[in-house]
Amino acid sequence: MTEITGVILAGGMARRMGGTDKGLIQLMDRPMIEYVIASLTSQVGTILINANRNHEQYSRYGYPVVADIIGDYSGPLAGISTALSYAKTELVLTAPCDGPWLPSDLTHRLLKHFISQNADVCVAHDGDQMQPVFALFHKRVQEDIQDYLNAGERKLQKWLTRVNLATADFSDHPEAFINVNTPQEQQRVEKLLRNQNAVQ
Ligand SMILES: Nc1nc2c(ncn2[C@@H]2O[C@H](COP(=O)(O)OP(=O)(O)O)[C@@H](O)[C@H]2O)c(=O)[nH]1
Ligand SMILES: [Mg+2]
Repeated sequence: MTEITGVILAGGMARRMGGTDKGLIQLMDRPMIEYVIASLTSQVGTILINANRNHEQYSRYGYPVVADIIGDYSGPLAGISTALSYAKTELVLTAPCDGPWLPSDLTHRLLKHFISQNADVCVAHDGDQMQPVFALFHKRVQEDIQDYLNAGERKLQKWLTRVNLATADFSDHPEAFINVNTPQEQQRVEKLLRNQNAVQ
């Protein structure tokens, strides 16, 4: 796991959130990205934050903050490509900044299937569908992502059909992929976190 760079994707426009930078939105008085950092620190050797705004605020966590090297908000693939080009490790784990219940065994499970299937990419699967921003990527796919983006393509799910893809089952973690895209979801997630804290 020390050979893996974890990138937190915080580079979106957050249109559904009225444009407020999602990683910095408060959840129970903590910026949302802090939940992701707290979970990733024990799962990867080093962390990168991928953000296109508010670099000063993101840099206070002590990790490098990198802006997309391509496009003008071209979607998560631009962030993944950026992370793959900056990372000094062969493997890069991605997690979005808006998912506070990142599984504590995310890296472990993705890596297991990545290795056993000799994959280029391993994506988390929630039992119903793939969750492609929770994934492990080999650095060797960076050039192909770059070609794909340069051709004007944007869709991550469609790009995944170009590689040797493995999936890892997380259907036993129903909360793992809850993410906050709207103010309504922010309220709902805060409520869930409050209840969780009350139980603990
Ligand atoms: N680097 C980068 N990341 C992006 C961009 N657009 C979205 N993301 C990130 O990709 C992740 C998924 O985006 P989100 O809008 O939450 O989509 P959804 O939850 O799949 O509907 C989030 O972590 C975003 O910050 C972009 O243009 N550049
Ligand atoms: Mg989201």
